[in-house]
Amino acid sequence: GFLLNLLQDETFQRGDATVNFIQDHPELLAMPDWRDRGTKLLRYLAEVIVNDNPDVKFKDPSKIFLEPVVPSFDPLATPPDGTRQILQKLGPERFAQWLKEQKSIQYTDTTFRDAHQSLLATRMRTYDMEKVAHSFAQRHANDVFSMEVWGGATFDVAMRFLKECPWKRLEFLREAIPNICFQMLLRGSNAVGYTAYPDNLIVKFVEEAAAAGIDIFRIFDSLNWVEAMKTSIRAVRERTNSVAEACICYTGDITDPKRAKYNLQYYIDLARQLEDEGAHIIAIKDMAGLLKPLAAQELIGALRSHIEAPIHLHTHDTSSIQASTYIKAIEAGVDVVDVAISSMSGLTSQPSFNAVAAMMQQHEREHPVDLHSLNEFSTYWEAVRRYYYPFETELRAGTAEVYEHEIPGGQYSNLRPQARALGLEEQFEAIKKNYRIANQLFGDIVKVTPSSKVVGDMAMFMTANNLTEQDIFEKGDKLAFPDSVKALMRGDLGQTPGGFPEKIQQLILKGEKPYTERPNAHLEPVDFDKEVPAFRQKFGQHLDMRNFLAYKLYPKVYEDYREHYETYALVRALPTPAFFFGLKPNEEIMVTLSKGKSLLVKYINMSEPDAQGVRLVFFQLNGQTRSVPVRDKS
Ligand code: 3PY
Ligand code: ZN
Repeated sequence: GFLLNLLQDETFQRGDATVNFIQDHPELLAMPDWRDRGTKLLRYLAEVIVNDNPDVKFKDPSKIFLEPVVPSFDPLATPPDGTRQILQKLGPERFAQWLKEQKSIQYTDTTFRDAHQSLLATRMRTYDMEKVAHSFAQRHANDVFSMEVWGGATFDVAMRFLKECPWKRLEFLREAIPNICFQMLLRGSNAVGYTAYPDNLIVKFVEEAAAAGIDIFRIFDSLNWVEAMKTSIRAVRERTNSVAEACICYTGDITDPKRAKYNLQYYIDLARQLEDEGAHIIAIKDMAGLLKPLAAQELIGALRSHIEAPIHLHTHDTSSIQASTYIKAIEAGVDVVDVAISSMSGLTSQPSFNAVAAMMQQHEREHPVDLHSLNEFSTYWEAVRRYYYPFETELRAGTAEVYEHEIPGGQYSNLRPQARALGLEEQFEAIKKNYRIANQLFGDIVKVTPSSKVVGDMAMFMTANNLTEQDIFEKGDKLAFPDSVKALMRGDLGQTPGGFPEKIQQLILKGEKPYTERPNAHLEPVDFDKEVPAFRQKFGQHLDMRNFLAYKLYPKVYEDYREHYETYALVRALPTPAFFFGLKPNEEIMVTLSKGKSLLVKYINMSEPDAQGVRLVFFQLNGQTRSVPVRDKS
């Protein structure tokens, strides 16, 4: 063990090791820790081999994986300068100005965030992103305006299911991609959670996210309530050198006179308010993919003449017609559109980067893109995507049903697992119908995390209890509605245009008084001076502010994640098939714990269970045979 450790150290390999080498590198003598990590990882693998990864609900042993091929690049070369250097040189105001002056259409690549959130229930592991990150930075520095790599559901899912640190993901990617602007999705006063947090926690979170590498904060509120976005916009403007991109979330249909609540004027007013609040860029966040081509033409055209800020368009291709929305938007003057590498695009994800780039060839606003190279990345992701088959959305083709149910792309891929968990998967059609009814009951609200989650909860509740709209009105006073539904009606997610329908609000709240101030106004500020030391006392003195923030946002999830880490160590170092499915007999993997510290792990076989149901799982770890006892839970 120790020798391998030493031999793999880079300095040692380069041959500049001196007599002082060991003295200068006491970490190499910290063997127990290193061996301990190996032992813990074996424990994890043994557990998954015997009892499966609890997050994998079905396993298909016939599935064949192809080795993903990273498009070739020079690992020693510095990536060319990109938008990040422009931002650093100009600062956010002038950067926005620069963006507006670009004639060619700009692209945001969402592959590392929204694409997998919307196709694979957010399960993409850092391992698979990090592997390809450097290559992408080298090859596409000039093709991409920004990459959305963080925020939304990824923060929570990283800890809850992938058992990895969301901050480390950002730090690793930043190191590998120093040249392209990084975006994150921030849910306004809900940060990366499902509920409002104290203002000073939001501010601290923004500061840390910027320090860790976020250049563009895409900020939205789940009810389009500007009040709830002010703290984050201000935090970005005043505490960082990053860009505040504020969203108008698009719902309804501005071309349909019957959907008058969210008409063109509504969006223009909203965009103007956000600009007044200091947004550097205005985003149209079409989270469900409802913005049809003609509506895009009208909306972008109108915004162009009413606001100064550049406009960034985000959509989901659930209907399969959103590339035509993009061409209309581009011709109406939109500045940036969101796309995903083709094998991670389409349906509930973003339109295909590769195909949109091809569509734009010869167009007067063409932004030259190396399409051949982009296709190589698509091949990489196609192979990687196969690992994630347990999390694939069932949707096989575009659907115009989305105009009826209006379920956001990012929620669609989670709704079915949620339904399954409640034993309601077979009633998925009814759930979609009830989703629409629930939205109408709540007064036709903007549906995006977390408000969409509440509509989803209500739809499940109605489906599980076989309730019609009429039942809600007739028996509502006797029904115990889900907590999230009560919270929405109380005002915990903020205010919706025109307020919630009073009758429904009363039925759900049952005498409890709703409020209309900001939910954050009711929350105690975090006492960092007191709470950080207490946190360290509990979880470890070495833990930094980023860990503390993860804990404050998701206390229980963080605690479980830490416990997992104490038991199994660095599972993020495992290749994805091993992480989800364990190993097959005689399968061998290389696990890199840190630069120059690698383990060679081979699974041999396992014994029959003993009288207590315990199996011995045999491995070779760097050539030495090891056995791990695991209780078989089957
Ligand atoms: C999120 O908040 O995670 C979203 O992707 C909303 O669209
Ligand atoms: Zn989205």
